[in-house]
Amino acid sequence: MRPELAKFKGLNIKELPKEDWIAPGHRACQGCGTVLPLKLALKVLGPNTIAVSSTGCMEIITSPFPFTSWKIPWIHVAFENSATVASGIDSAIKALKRKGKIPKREKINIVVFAGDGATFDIGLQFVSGALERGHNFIYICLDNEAYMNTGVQRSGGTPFLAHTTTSPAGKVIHGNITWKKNLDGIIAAHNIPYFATASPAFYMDYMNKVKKASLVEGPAFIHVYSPCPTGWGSKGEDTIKLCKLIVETRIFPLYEVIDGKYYILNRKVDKPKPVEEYLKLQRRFRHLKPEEIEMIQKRVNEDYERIAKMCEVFAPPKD
Ligand SMILES: Cc1ncc(C[n+]2csc(CCOP(=O)(O)OP(=O)(O)O)c2C)c(N)n1
Ligand code: SF4
Repeated sequence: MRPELAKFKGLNIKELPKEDWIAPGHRACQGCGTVLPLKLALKVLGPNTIAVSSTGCMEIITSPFPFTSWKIPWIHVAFENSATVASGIDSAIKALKRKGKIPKREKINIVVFAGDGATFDIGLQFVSGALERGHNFIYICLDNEAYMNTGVQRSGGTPFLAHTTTSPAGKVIHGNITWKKNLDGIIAAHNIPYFATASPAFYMDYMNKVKKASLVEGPAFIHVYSPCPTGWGSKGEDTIKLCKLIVETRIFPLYEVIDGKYYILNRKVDKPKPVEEYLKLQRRFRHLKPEEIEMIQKRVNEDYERIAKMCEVFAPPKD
């Protein structure tokens, strides 16, 4: 196990700063579950952080000219290349440290915030390149399961049968015809120091993961579930409920992968709630027939069992 992770005992909620580095008054929709993980991550990382955002809701709602909600250095770059820009920042910091212009021991976090469209689809090869080169940065994928700010088009992160504007549920098709891409498997296969999935309802689990991501030397990736009431047709007040249900139904297991070889299941779900409980809170699934819900349930069971097995077989050694 990595010593920096083995030594980490967890954050103390009382020691977390009261201050936020994303200002209130941003323009996210009511109940937006995408801005929440962004805000929580910055609470952990603090002001000595440089953020990189690709085009997506979180860029649109935080930076309508001439305003900004960012209280830290922030760079917005084209849709596909946030990981590349983060790599450049990492190289620049290393060069400045070599030249003595920044103290060698100064800890500067570099964090990317990018949507599922940017990550699962358009930016994937650039993410892969940056991970493979071993740059020291944190990549947080805010997964709201579609291309939201351009009008809810399907992405590689969209769940099976969800209604979107490019996979409309009607007579011809019953929503999105493909299963959600296994991005987690793709990222973990890069054998990076730290990979994790997270849900904002389990906020200490998520914040500890952000902290761990900042502790490791080299790339870290967090895939965080991010409900979008506007795109999903869910109620704003149900956002946290959805963040809990996604885990309690086993749809989105919470786990970590260290160096591509050790798997840790953070929350064992012994008595799962039926997926229907989760689906029925969202208009994007209202057209589903019982046999389709059954199909989704079967797939969720299989996927969860596969991850749980990996966590059993590839558990980290006990110290
Ligand atoms: C190369 C490229 N293709 C398409 C677009 C148009 N575009 C801008 S934002 C966006 C959707 C972003 O989706 P996602 O990354 O999931 O972020 P979200 O808006 O859901 O937060 C698209 C398609 C673009 N700017 N650049
Ligand atoms: S469209 Fe969705 S992701 Fe975008 S700001 Fe609104 S709720 Fe958040």
